[in-house]
Amino acid sequence: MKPLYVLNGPNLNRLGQREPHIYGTTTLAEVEALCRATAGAWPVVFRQTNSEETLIELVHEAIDEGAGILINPAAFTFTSLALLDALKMFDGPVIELHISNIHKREPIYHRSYVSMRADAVMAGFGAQGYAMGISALIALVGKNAGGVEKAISAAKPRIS
Ligand code: CA2
Repeated sequence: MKPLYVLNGPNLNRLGQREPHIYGTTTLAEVEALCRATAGAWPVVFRQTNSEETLIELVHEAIDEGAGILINPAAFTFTSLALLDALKMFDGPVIELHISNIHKREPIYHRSYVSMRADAVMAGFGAQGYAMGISALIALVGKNAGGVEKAISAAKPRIS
């Protein structure tokens, strides 16, 4: 089974320590545990970096080895065409996630480059959003593999 990549951008290593009114009190280590618990037997590669270069290299690693990407690009969301270009090379599902509702904030937080590639965008669910994001990513990976369609067509004779 190919792993799910959960990638976190700059400053998120400080999660739970600053601005709790915006980002809550859950630490990144707790977010990682939440992701692994939600994924169950599905392997998860969970990473955080403050470097744009490293984040792009992690996307490259996911291109070669990953089934799907859940990414909180933090400030690189709004600045990095290089990250967008890397994500465009990934064939599987990509979910963009933000802990806070970026659209409720100042206009500089409204234009996401990553959204131009993301299959889905989540914002404002707090740390719990990561659990929701993992469940959604597993559903999208299954859909790509024909899993959901197969399940629906198998269930049809019983539905009608
Ligand atoms: O809400 C999110 O998840 C963000 O992606 C977090 C980013 C911010 O630039 C985005 O606009 C929204 C990073 C916030 C700064 O990092 C902190 C981490 C912990 C505590 C305070 C700030």
